[in-house]
Amino acid sequence: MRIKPVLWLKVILVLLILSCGYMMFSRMTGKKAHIKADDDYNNLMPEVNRDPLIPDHGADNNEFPVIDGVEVNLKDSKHHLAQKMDKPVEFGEQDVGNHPKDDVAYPILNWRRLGNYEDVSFPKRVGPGEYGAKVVAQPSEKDAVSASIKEFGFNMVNSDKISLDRLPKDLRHQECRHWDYSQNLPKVSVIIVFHNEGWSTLVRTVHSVINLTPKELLAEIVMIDDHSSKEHLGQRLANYIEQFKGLVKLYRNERREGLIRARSIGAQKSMSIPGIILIYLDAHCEVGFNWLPPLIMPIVNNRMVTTVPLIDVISGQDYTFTPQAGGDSDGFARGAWDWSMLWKRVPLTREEKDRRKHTTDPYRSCWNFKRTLALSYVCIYSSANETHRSTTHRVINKREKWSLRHANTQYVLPIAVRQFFRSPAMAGGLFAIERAYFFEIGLYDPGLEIWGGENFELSFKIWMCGGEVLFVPCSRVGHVYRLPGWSGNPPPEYIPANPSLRNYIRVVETWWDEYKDYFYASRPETINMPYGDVSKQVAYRTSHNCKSFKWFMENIAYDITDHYPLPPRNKEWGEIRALDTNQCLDSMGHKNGEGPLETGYCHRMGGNQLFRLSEANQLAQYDQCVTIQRSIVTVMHCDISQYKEWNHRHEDHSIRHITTGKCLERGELVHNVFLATCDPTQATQKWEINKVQST
Ligand SMILES: [Mn+2]
Repeated sequence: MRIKPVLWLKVILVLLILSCGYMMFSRMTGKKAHIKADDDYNNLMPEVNRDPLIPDHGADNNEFPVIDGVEVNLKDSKHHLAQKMDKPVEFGEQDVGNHPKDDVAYPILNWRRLGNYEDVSFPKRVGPGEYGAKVVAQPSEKDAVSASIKEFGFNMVNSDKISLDRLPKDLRHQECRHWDYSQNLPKVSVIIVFHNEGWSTLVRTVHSVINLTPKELLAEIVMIDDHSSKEHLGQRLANYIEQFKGLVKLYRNERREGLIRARSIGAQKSMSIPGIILIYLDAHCEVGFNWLPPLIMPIVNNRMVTTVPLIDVISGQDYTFTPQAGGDSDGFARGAWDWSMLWKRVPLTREEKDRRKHTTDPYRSCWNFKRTLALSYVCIYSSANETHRSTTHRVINKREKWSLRHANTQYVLPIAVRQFFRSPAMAGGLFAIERAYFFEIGLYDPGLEIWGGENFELSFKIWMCGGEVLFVPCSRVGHVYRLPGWSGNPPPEYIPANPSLRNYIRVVETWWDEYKDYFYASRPETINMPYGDVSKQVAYRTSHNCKSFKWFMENIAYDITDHYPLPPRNKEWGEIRALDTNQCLDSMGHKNGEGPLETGYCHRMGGNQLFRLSEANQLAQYDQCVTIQRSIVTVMHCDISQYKEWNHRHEDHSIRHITTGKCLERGELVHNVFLATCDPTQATQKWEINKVQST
């Protein structure tokens, strides 16, 4: 006898209703409270693994995820997974580094309660600057304020009024308070490099790390004194850190090494324990609430990942916190550069928001597939399969809207959407990297000096050689920016001239392939500048089969040229010399139409006599283009679309102003230059452009 399909459906329906009722009952009698106001972080964590899809090895008191009021039993799939995972791991099956890999599905979002590392035990604090309240100086302090700004770059008078243990303003996205992270995170070593820093801004950095980092995760704080000369950084500092009973270590450089090499020294001084992660902080930072677990979680899942927190601005005057400008509507930005290698931030792209997982990223993304069909629980595993992309985007977008309407239910969200996003570059001062990996990639190029370009070197090396640079929105760190009026720290005398510019050349010569022409087009004075030997860096690139810069520009830094278009190449550059004379065109240091161009004795030092004539017919000096204002030949600020006005005709040596058809002429007796009707016989209209060498 055959049973009709309709009858089968009815039987299944009854069974479903019964099992739902059972689940609701067991949920009501189940555990509820997870958060206790207790100092001990372990007490803040739920006793069981919260991921409904991952076995908890014995304990069977997981809550079921709630979907539109219906509870879903995922026990079956769990059981299936548990059987898989209980199988003894064969030797050699995992070649994934030394860090814990037990629970790759973390992090998990849960709107119904705080995340497992959210600490609610901080007593309410009252006092100047607490939670980022504005601190003001008295009129009587005016002189002390300006003296401290000149010496340290910060208003130290106000900083000294704020407790070293003040709590920061919590600027995180509200979602950040609801993520669970693995309970098996590796230890970290926080490295702080300083040179002649002010006392309270430096020491508050140390206090904030100790106060806001789970103590079982903080292996040490390594302070590298880069040959400071200020008295308070001598014995006073050594005595002060004794209270931390060895947690804070202080090493001093015998000579000033500069920030870059001092960071490498910090890596060498740090503890070598398996899986340990190094976290670099500038010497004037305050970490945010629960800053650490989100920052290191992506590294635990892929040791070739380097992460960067969101860096908030702490005012060097009143010590308030503000998010950085230049991001998207959430304040999220990617790290970028212009073609003269200046650091830039560009808004987060839609592609990053919607992005699927990277191939090397062992996270998986899960979401409820369809709200009316509660049992559909979909997990997409890491895949770089481009053909699946559009489908995935659509689903994520739908989910994003949906989660806003159902803020009380538990979801496992696609992790890439809010947890982190890819960034082509980092700013450089604040980042986390696995210690062993940092050594494997050779730390920084040891030929880089003092400051500048090292952030790009590290970013390009990581991206092009198989790693990733991720920005982590839920990890926020405040950074005090130097104020104008700071006298600065002059480089030590053994350092070559223009260290940053020289660093940039090393970076482009090693990593930029044919794109280096765009750097030299923007900074022609560097073309013949000595930059030392980069053969070891190039050899690293070859031996590690690193990808091309073109690949990097097309796949990772795909949005940079939208914001900073490739500059036209130079047809000619150098000094513009009046033929057969010693007189050269000179901007006289004028900018933005401040005054006329003149001729002056050719000094062959570049500077105000260095011009470049581009394929786009711009005649420019740095970011200033030669043009005519009220019939005066002068320079104006320009982007790559403006003032395309000049042509150098080699047959008669003339420099022609295309828009008027006139020629550049110099005065014979005075040093002026002007436009005149072209006359090929006129000696004062003849020019040559000669390359000059910059030192
Ligand atoms: Mn800084």
